[in-house]
Amino acid sequence: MSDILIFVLVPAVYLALLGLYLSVAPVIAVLRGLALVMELTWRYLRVVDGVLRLRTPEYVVLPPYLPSVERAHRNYFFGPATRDLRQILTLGRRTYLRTVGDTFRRVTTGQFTAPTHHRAFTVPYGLTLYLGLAAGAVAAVPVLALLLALHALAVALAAAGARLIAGILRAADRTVMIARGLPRGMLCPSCFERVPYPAYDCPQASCRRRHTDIRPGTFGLFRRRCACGTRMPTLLLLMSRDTRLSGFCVHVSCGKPMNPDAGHMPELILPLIGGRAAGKTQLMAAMVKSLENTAENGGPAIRLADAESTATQLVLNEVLEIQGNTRPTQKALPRAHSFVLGSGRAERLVHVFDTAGERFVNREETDALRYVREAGTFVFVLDPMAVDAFWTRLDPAGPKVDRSLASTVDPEEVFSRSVQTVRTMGTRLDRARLAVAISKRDLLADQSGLQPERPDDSETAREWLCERLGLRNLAKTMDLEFGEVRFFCTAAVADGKGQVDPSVAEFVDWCLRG
Ligand SMILES: Nc1nc2c(ncn2[C@@H]2O[C@H](COP(=O)(O)OP(=O)(O)OP(=O)(O)O)[C@@H](O)[C@H]2O)c(=O)[nH]1
Ligand SMILES: [Zn+2]
Ligand SMILES: [Zn+2]
Repeated sequence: MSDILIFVLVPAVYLALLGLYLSVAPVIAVLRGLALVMELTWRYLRVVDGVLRLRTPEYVVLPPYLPSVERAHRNYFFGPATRDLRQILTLGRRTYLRTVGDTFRRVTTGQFTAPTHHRAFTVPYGLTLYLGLAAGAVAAVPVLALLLALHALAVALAAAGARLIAGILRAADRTVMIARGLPRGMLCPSCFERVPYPAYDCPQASCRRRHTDIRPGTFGLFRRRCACGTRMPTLLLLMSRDTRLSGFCVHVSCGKPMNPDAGHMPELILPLIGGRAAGKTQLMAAMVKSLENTAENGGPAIRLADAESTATQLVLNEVLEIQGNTRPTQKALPRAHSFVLGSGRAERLVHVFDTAGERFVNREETDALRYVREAGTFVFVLDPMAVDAFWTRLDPAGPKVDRSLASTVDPEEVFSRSVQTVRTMGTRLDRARLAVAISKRDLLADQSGLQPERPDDSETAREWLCERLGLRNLAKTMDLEFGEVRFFCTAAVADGKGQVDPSVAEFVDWCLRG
């Protein structure tokens, strides 16, 4: 009887129960698979949260971009977003393998190796779970892949958008620069090279890191965040008058400061050419002083553009007023004398260049005159006393003028050499304008014959140079070389009230009109 029970009844009941179980096994397998898919998804989302938000060490698998090394913080969509995505991929894969492995191991232990019930019951159940887990592990792959792909797509779109915005901002900046007449950038007042995009120092006093290219891009679209955390605008366009950063020249051998106004307004370059002691420095000072006089009387506003120009002008103003003598211009590379003329939209940054006289005579020195390439108007300072005919022809008794005040360099020679130099630099002069300043008019004023009859008239002055001083060839060369030539007799002196001789105002007005 017990045999029947053991060998017939029990197997029959077991098989019947097994058959019954098989009908619900698929449901169990599906539910187990589903549970695994949910668990894997949840764990993946935790990884995403950890990498993107928590950023704790366990979520860091790739080296970060270091602002301390790169000088500034990166824009999220120029690098860090892709890094995050790669971290999510690595950590997501690890989590997937670990989770699937762990669940399989749990089933193996619980149902096969160390079951709590009889194996006759746990083995079919364990096999069902295996099946469900295998199906779930396979089904989770496309789900997770889809989540990752959506993330990658969003990053790609945002990165493309960020690059587009950077491109548009750069193009807008470029357009404004071209509209300001600065297609090749602004002029460095120290090395005279064009600087398309100056370098800027961090405005934070305790930091002062130098940023070489702050334009929209890798390190920020509208603002760049310095490694110290300070934000700075990425474009000249975004710098309001009070937040203007002062740039630095990017040319390797220079690195000197640019004018704070550079790039914000059109620039005008006015080279003064003339032999040693012809009166260039004094004329330059008188020009600025005369513009200051005009501004006081309601004319366009003027302010010196940098500390060095202000200091130079202060010294020269005194020289003008005491009618004293200037020191010969240093032979070291000159610095532009810069000022901002006008206000609002009419503002212009004017650079006047007064170069040591000998540079124009020694051919090898003239490479320092790079700035002339950019000039549309030139000033030639002609000291009539530098011409021999002045001393021999004008007054038979000899002019009563202190000859030690005269320039000793022949104007014709200076002019022809300068023009040659300018031409070798590839500058076309046929459209340039030339103002000839016949200097030191005040010294010659009291004696008839020592200056043109009507010194304020360009034609009369030209005639006088040609007929009386024998400079016909010089005048002809000037007409041939330049598009427009005008003659002025100037007295670079001021009276006791600081009012500059009126001859200078008319001359400046013509020079700056171009
Ligand atoms: N009275 C008078 N003196 C002038 C005038 N212009 C220049 N001088 C004097 O002439 C001398 C030379 O003038 P500068 O302005 O230094 O001449 P420069 O052309 O700059 O000479 P370098 O610096 O050597 O290139 C100085 O002693 C000036 O004071 C002027 O219009 N009137
Ligand atoms: Zn420079
Ligand atoms: Zn900083």
